[in-house]
Amino acid sequence: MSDESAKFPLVVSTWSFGMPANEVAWRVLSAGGPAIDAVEAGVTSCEEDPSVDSVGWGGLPDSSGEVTLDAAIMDHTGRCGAVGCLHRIRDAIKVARLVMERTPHIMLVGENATTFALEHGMKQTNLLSPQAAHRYDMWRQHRAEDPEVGHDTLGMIAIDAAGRICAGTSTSGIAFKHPGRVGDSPIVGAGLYVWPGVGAAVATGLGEEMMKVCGSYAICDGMRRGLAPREAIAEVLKEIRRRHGGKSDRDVSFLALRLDGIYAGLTLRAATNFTYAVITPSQQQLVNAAALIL
Ligand code: SD4
Repeated sequence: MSDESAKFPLVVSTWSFGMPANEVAWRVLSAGGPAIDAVEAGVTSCEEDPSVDSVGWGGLPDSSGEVTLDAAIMDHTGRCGAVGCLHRIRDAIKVARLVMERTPHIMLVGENATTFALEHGMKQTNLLSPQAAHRYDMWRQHRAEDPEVGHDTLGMIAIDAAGRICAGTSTSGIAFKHPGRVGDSPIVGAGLYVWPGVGAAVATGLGEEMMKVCGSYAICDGMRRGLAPREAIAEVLKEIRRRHGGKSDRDVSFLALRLDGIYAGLTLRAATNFTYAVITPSQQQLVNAAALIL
């Protein structure tokens, strides 16, 4: 899919579950709300949907059977907040925003992040849905040695009517991951980045790959240097491929949006079947992203 122009407001999100999440974000934007509120609302709606097995309530657990969440948010000024390996709180993106707004820090992790969330009035709850518990039992029975690789982070970028951009990510991470593992999604520069005055990028796929190349930062830097979003993503995907001896054998996908409304989604390999959702004043669609190599 090539770059496209669009009018504001505008929301792009990863995967098909980005469609309903975009609609929720859109309601905030069309009422004149700021991009940060739109991203928080859109991502929260996905976190609260138990049918999504890679975000929030209903996400697949780690190898010990516990669901832990990673999330981050970054606004048009470069302010950011994140939470890693969050336990027993569904709305990870809200906790990330609280970290941004109520602390001098950027990231809180683990039980201390849960304590912080509870102190700020959030509710403690079970994150393991019956469906996810069943999938975990099946995984254990089959004695899987390797973590099943998921590739379904919700990454959302919104531009509001005033031209302010915001990016957010939320995921339960790789299914059946090692307990304590934190992926790229809450890592500013890897899972998401906003370059003030330029644009934003978000990632989905095997987080270890995004972290090694600071993928979202690198894409924003490419756009800052004048590359189109698609070219900027391609540059990073080519570097990941180069580091793997020219092989495109893993799930790595990015979505980027420039402040002028030009956006692109691109994936390393076609087998990932990466899709992204777009909503503008004139269109609402799910786009099949192109692959770097077909
Ligand atoms: C991670 N990028 O934790 C995420 C994975 C993902 O399953 O996209 N979701 O590495």
